[in-house]
Amino acid sequence: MKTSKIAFGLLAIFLFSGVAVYFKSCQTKTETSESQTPETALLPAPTFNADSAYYFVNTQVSFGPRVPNTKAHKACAAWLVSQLKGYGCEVTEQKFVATTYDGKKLDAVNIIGSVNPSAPKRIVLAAHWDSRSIADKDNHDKDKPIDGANDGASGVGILLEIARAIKTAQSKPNVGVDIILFDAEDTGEPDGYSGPATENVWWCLGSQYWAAHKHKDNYQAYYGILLDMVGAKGAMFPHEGMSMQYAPMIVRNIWDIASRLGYSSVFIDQDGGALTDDHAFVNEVGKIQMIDIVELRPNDPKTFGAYHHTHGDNMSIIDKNTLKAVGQTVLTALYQE
Ligand code: AHN
Ligand code: ZN
Repeated sequence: MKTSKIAFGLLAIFLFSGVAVYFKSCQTKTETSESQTPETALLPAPTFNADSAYYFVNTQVSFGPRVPNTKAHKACAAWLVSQLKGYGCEVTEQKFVATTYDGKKLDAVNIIGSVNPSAPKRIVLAAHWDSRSIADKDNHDKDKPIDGANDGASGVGILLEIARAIKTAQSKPNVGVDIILFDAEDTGEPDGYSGPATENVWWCLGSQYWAAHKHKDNYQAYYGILLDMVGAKGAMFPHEGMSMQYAPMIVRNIWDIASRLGYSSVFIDQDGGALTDDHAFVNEVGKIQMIDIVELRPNDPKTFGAYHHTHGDNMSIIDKNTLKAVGQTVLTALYQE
C-alpha cells in the first residue's frame, strides 16, 4: 500500500514537471518567433498636426520674403525665436556676417532650438529659414524676392510643429533634439551667372558658418535630417545622392519608417541626384552624418519643381498631405531611438 502511494506520488510529480516543461517550451517558442519577426512594430509617437504646420508656413510667408538685411527677415527671426522658446526649447541665436558672390555683407542669424539640452544622444533637425532675394528662374519680376513658401518656409513649418508636438505630448523621445534653422542658404549666384569663377560655394552660407563654428564646443550628434522643399502638392522624395554617400543607413531607416506609416508613394524607393545643400557642409565640415529630404523629380532627379526660384513658390502650392507625410515620418523617427 505504502509503496504504491509513493509510486503514485512520483508518477504525479513526473507528469506534472513534464507538463510544465512542455508549457515552458511552448512559451519560449512563442517568444522566439515574435522577436524574430522581421517587421517589428514602430514605437508609438505623437500625432503630427498638418493644420498647425500649414499655419506655421503661412505665418512665415506673411512676414514677406525673409531676405537678409530686410525688416521682414528681422521680424520673422524674432517670431521664430519666440515660437521655439514657447515650446520649451533652449534657444541660441548665432549671429554672423555673410559675404555674397557679389561682395554684399549680410547680417545673418542661425537659430538653434534645443529640446532636452542635457541628453547625451542627440538628433539634429534642420531647414533654412531665409528666402531667395531674386526670382531668377521666373520670366517676370526676376529681380524681386520670392515668398519661398516651399523653398524655406515648409521645412521650418514642419520643425516648429515637431517642437510643438513634443512639448504637448505626454511621452518624450529618449534622444535630445536640436532644431537648427539655417540662414543665408538661398544666396547663390543667379541662374546663368557668368562672373569670375571662385573656389567658394555661395549657397548655404549659414550651414557653412555653423559647421565651422558649432553653437556648443565639441558638439556632436548621432545623426541629422535636413528638410528642403517639403510641402508642395504631389512632391516626391527619392534618395538624394549625397545623403546616400554619407549616410545610407539613415536614409534606409527613414524611408522604411515612412513606408510603414503608409507614405511610400511620397518617400519613393529610388535614387535621385546629389545636391549641394546645407547637409553637404554638415557632413563634410561638421563631420555629422546628415541626410536631405528634398523634393526631386524622379525621372529628372537633378531638377526641382517648376515653382523653384519663381514667384510660383507661394502658398498656393503648399499641400497639407505632403507636410503630414514628412512631419509624421520625422517625428516618428525621433521616438524609435
Ligand atoms: C543647388 O541648386 C546647387 N542646390 C540647391 C540648394 C537650394 C537652393 N535649396 C533650395 N534652394
Ligand atoms: Zn532655393
